Amino acid sequence: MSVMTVYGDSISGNCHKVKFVAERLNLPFRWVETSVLKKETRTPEFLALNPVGQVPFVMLADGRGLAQSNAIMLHLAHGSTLIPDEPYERALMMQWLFWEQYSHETVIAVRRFHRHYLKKADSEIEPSLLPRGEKVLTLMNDHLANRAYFVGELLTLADIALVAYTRFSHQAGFDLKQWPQVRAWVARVEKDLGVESALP
Ligand SMILES: N[C@@H](CCC(=O)N[C@@H](CS)C(=O)NCC(=O)O)C(=O)O
Repeated sequence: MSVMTVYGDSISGNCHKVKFVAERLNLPFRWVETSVLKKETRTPEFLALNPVGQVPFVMLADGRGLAQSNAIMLHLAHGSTLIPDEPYERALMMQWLFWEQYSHETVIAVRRFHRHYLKKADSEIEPSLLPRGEKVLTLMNDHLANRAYFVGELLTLADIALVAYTRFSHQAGFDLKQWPQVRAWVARVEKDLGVESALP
């Protein structure tokens, strides 16, 4: 029997999202390590799979391919409690997924990559990423002041998408002790997902 193949980089939060959802839902998969730093996303073989040249990319068991972490999560989690049934709650979950890609990942993940992986000094990193990251974390902290999860009462894809890079905030230069609700939520979601905490 063929299983889904996940092309992913172990250092990538976007790729972790796919792994977290597949493991949570007991979906069998094969992981093919595809390193961004080693430019394995730019080989002719990989570009033939995903012309965008990015991971995560999945080849479903039936041979159809899919890219974009949040699209992959939506496909894998169809019919599960990770996607609320109620239309308004489902739309709220989507609201956070879009925000994550446009306003969160582009700040926290990018700053982490430059600081932690490319080993750049803070002075060499785009200066606006620092205040933008603080704003992102403050918005999340305020939202979590009176709730355990981003949408409704249960863990949803919104939490999985947002936790993927928030748990590595320290590597991006943000100390989550300044945003205690966010820190507590990260620990809660990591526990729900059964993953070892990345929090320092
Ligand atoms: N919006 C995409 C972003 C994917 C992305 O940026 N992937 C990075 C790793 S986290 C990548 O493959 N970069 C390689 C490159 O751009 O050359 C998603 O959510 O899947």
